[in-house]
Amino acid sequence: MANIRDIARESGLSIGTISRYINSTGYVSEESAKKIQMVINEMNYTPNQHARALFNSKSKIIGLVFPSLINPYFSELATIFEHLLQEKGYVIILCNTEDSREKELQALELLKGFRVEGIILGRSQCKNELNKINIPMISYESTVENNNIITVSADNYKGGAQAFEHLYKKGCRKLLHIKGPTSFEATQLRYEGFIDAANKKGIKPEIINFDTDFDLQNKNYIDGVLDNYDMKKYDGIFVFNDIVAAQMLRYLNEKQIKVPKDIKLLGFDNSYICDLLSPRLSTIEQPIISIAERCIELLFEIIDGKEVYEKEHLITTRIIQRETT
Ligand code: XLF
Repeated sequence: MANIRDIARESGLSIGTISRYINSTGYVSEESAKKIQMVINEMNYTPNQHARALFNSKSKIIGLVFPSLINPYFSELATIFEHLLQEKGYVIILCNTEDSREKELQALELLKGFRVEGIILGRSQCKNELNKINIPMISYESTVENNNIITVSADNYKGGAQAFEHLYKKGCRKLLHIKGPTSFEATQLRYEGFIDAANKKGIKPEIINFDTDFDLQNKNYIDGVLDNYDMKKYDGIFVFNDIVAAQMLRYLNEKQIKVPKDIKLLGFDNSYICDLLSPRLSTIEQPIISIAERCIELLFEIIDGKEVYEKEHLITTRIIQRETT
């Protein structure tokens, strides 16, 4: 594979001139530029991106640190980030933390080593350590107090209230909420929004706590929790995300409880699986494209050295009615 020395030898120019041309770091005459480009084409030379990053600290890499790649919402979000960043000439390094602090810290160290230009961090479990990471960063779904890190999130509290209003409008009064882990700000806020809106109407929903959204494919865990409750008591269920709502639908089918006739069921996310289920899942949409666009827009403002004054950015959710309500 040709390297910068080969280009210098073939073109009869100095390594310094070739380097200035390749890295756009200084003057190169038009004649030399043409000659260098011709040799580059002939020798099929591709610059070593890593070496280039070390030289001019523009790696053209953005790190994505996500809590899950199994959950369809996060795989969809990662795909959108990848497309949008590719349009800007960037590649991604995608790290999976499974909500583990250790894996998250390892991922951040690794990304530093690759000299990424910025990081988008999903559902961080390492709030205190983030101050020390000296790389432009956007936190998705986790606020970092006393810190300058910008947060982007769906408006989860309002989304929770919208979930209640929708089920209430559909005539549900005996409500159950499947609540996500308390350590996830997003699911905690969905719960609070749902309960506050219900209490205003004098309704006290029952709550079932799930301590993970990672064990999603684990039927034994899900059924083990749900078997302690009599689902026939309820007429409406709000589940903290779509993938767990899909498990809930499977569970109700197995118990021969009809959705939406006996119980209405509502998820949260609007991930692609909603349309694959039968009946098709009604849900609260986290507008995934707007979320990704806002994260990228803010990240590049920080990369470009601009001051972002607003620290917390909330993206409005909305109800998407399908067949389960
Ligand atoms: O962190 C929350 C919980 O699950 C996230 O936004 C999700 O809704 C994705 O499914």
